[in-house]
Amino acid sequence: MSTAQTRVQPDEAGLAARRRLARDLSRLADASVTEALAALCDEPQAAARRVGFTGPPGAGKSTLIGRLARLRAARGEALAIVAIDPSSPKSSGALLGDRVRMDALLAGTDVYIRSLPSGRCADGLSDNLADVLAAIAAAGFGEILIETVGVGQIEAGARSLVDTLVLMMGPQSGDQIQAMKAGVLETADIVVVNKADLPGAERMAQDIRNVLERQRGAGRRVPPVLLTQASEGASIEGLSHAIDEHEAWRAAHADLAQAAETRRLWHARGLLNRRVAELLDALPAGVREAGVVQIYGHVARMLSEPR
Ligand SMILES: Nc1nc2c(ncn2[C@@H]2O[C@H](COP(=O)(O)OP(=O)(O)O)[C@@H](O)[C@H]2O)c(=O)[nH]1
Ligand SMILES: [Mg+2]
Repeated sequence: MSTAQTRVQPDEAGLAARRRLARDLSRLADASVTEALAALCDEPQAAARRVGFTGPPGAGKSTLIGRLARLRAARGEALAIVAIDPSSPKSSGALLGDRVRMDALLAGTDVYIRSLPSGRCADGLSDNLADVLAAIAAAGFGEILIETVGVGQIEAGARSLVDTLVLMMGPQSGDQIQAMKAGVLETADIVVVNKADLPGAERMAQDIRNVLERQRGAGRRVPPVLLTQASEGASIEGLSHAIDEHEAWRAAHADLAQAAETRRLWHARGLLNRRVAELLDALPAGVREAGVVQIYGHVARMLSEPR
């Protein structure tokens, strides 16, 4: 790869800031909703560019994110990676491998990497992802790359947590693509067929382009479909360029106020859901055995209590 590798390690102040962030994020990981709220300020959230990567396991997300991060960090902007680990114990070995691979890819850079368990969310996201992203942005990072798991359709609210969504797959993901045509493709801003060195990649990219072309609607942006290969620097540069292009398109055409509102509402909804779950878990004896109406009334009252 032709990436400039002249990154310096953070200075003393930078290192101290990272240690602080690591502590804050660890605290957030186990935080109650009350604690998470206390850590949030109502000022507008710091504007780190957020790029999400989603796609089936094994598509090459971690590898590509590592390479992309190396390339984009060389621009001099502080860059963070948030990798969401599926909580299933079955995959923890693979995850460790993921992390080791990513660390190796980023040796010598000061890219900040943080792994999060995916929690109770069924959509491959972490329960407190919104809090974590806000904290990382507030710590002054210019860009956050987020790896999520799965191919399921991301809910519109969750989609709003990132500015640019990259859907990544390998040439072998054909069946998954069939399942995806229903909607996942159109939530993506950029589609990537990785492992271009393997047979079938070109064909798959063309199939996806055909599907997207059929869905083309008036005034709608048709996402580019790129072929990448982890060992091909030029293809990583192409993806990096596509991300910049999407950012420029978004700045010119997207309703950013609406996007920010959706993001805030999703964040609030997540906190409320978690708070309700906390209250249900802690129902006092007497209410626990009561009817649904009483339980509902109790939780509603508790929600409005001063925290
Ligand atoms: N042949 C080939 N293999 C790749 C490429 N990119 C990644 N891989 C391999 O695919 C496997 C899964 O990659 P990983 O990044 O862990 O995928 P993830 O599960 O989507 O994060 C690893 O063995 C990678 O080395 C590529 O461009 N070509
Ligand atoms: Mg991975």
